[in-house]
Amino acid sequence: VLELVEYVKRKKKKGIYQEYEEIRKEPPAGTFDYSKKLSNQIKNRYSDVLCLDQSRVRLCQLSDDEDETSDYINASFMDGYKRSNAYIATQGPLPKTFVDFWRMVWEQMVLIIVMTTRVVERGRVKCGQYWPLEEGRTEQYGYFLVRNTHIQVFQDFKLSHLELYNTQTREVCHYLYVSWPDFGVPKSASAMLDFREHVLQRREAAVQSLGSSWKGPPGGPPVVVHCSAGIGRTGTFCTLDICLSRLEDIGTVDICQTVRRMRTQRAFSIQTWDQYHFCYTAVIEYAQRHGKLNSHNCSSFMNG
Ligand code: PTR
Ligand code: PTR
Repeated sequence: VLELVEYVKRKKKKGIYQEYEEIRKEPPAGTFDYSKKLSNQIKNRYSDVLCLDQSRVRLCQLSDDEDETSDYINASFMDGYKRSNAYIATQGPLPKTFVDFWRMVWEQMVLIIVMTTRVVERGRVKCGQYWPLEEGRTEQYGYFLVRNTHIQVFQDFKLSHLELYNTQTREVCHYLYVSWPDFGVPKSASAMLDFREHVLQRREAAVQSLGSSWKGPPGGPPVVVHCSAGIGRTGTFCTLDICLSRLEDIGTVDICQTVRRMRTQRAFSIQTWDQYHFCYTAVIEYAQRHGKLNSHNCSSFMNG
């Protein structure tokens, strides 16, 4: 099987590069008018990473606020495998947008936050400290109180159990993936795969706990996924999650179409060819691990 995998990797490498170049050449699938409004520009972490109007998450208009731009946050709904709005892909919150971020979490009934960047990397701030870092600590963000009740530390990630207080109390799981290197992609996919398994199980449990109080689509509220800009590592994580769900379901994957489709909802998803290639190697690793790749289907399981 190892030889087989080497073969798939070698054969695919050039093709994968070309595939990604094609994807990158395509113009964005819509307009960015809301992101570009003067009063919203300060809410974007990067002036060149805007969100498409068609899929943006709108904050509920506040009754005491007549400002028509107050519904803006740099965040996009993204579909998952056979699930619409499975994710919200967003940028790392800025101090100016901490309250907006928690408003979004509250309004969309988000129970899981996946953060794939560290707050500071290579001496540069990549994301604001928008949640209480230490166990037992409570912070206030506008009219929200957030308490970090306890932290579980794993080898590659930390899970903080947060309580979000507003008109009720809600539990929100905050995953911080710490070993995604600041440059490029993880060396081995296995840590990432373990991480995803963990998040999936939590999501199942969280959705169960909602019971009949959840009126939205089956599968529960969206999972918030963010890095610094909300396109590179976020896109990579979600692409993997979608492809592996499909692999589980029908035994094939289509990375290229998955990324194309994702880019119509969150423009510029997957930033580098390394990240794109990583999706392939991670899928192969997963398929091997779960006995889904063998000499019979090796040539057909990619792209359908
Ligand atoms: N365009 C960036 C620059 O001007 O340096 C390059 C870059 C791209 C930097 C991605 C960082 C990037 O991601 P990360 O936040 O993962 O380091
Ligand atoms: N202008 C920024 C840059 O290129 O440095 C935009 C940017 C930053 C793009 C980070 C992607 C980045 O990576 P990620 O989406 O993984 O945080």
